Amino acid sequence: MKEIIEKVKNRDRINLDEALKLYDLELLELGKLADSIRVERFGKKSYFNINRHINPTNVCKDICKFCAYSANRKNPNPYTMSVEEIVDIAKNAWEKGAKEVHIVSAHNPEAGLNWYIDSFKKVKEALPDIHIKALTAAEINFLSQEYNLSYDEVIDRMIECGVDSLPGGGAEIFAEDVRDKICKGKVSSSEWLEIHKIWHSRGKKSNATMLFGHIESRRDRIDHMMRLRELQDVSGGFNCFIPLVYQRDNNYLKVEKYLSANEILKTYAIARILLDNIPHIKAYWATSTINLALVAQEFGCDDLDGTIQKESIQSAAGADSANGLELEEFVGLIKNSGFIPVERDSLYNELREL
Ligand code: V47
Repeated sequence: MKEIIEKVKNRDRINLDEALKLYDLELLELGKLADSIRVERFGKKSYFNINRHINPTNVCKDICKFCAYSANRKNPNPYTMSVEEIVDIAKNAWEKGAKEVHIVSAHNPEAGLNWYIDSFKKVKEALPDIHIKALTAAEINFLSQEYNLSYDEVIDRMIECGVDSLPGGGAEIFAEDVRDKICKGKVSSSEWLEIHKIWHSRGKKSNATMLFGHIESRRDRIDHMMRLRELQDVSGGFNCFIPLVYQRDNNYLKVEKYLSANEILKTYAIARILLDNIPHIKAYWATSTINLALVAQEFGCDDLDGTIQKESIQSAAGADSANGLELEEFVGLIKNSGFIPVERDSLYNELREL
């Protein structure tokens, strides 16, 4: 263990087994190692943006066992917004100060390719300065299969219609045996990585998520991060890594034990140490709770996502994020925890310190 700690202190790269061993460290010791990297890069700054999540349809041809959002037996309320509704929500969010819309849908075979893509064009026409973060790699894979288009062709259309960056969703956990159990049939791990690689090759940025706290092992988490680190070495386009804590309500995945705060914080800290080439680690408060996200600032995380305004995916599974947080409260919480709230744009340019 001593040698691994020395490596981390010297900022040498650690491998899969070494990262796995870090889980055996006492929490605060591990936290200190991660915090020293965070402080070296960002001091006490904690980044957030003012954004609005829009989830335009919950009708999905795939069945992911962890998902409580898609319309199914446990959530029999299918909806699909019109393009006008999506544009109105974006306009309303812009008026309230949002600089980004984060648009993620289910995989709805009835909606049509134009519905998916036109909404971005219409949002950009109405709001030329808003940043559109839209379509997960899982959605791009779905559109490519459904409409017989290559990934390049889907991506061409997205760029033409004003999509600025890709969200990190759909990554779940890359380990194939676990992936088969929780979301068989959806985008594969190698396809997810390939799509982000193509996106990066266009000079564009994206995020990467990892869904953890269900049936995966610690080794699966580290393997997931290693695959992201390898791609980032080549493509360099990931801005941020977002470990999403699994929420267990209203879905078909039987998970008996919730993760402890200790295990969640250790995972954030190891992500900060292992992912030496991905600049930002986000504690997405919608899945960690806002209180643990504030603590996570001491364990390597430098980003708290944003005010969200409205959120439908995690809140369907039990998270307390349906209506986001008011800016004033959000900023106050960051300040009270001893950090400096910095509003950023979607590409991490600093806009203002609050
Ligand atoms: O990929 C679904 C996850 C993701 C559950 O890029 C669940 O900035 C927990 O990707 N418990 C979509 N998570 C959300 C997402 C995201 C969120 C915030 C910021 C960014 C970003 C991306 O939600 C899915 C899936 O992994 N999810 N069900 C659940 N029960």
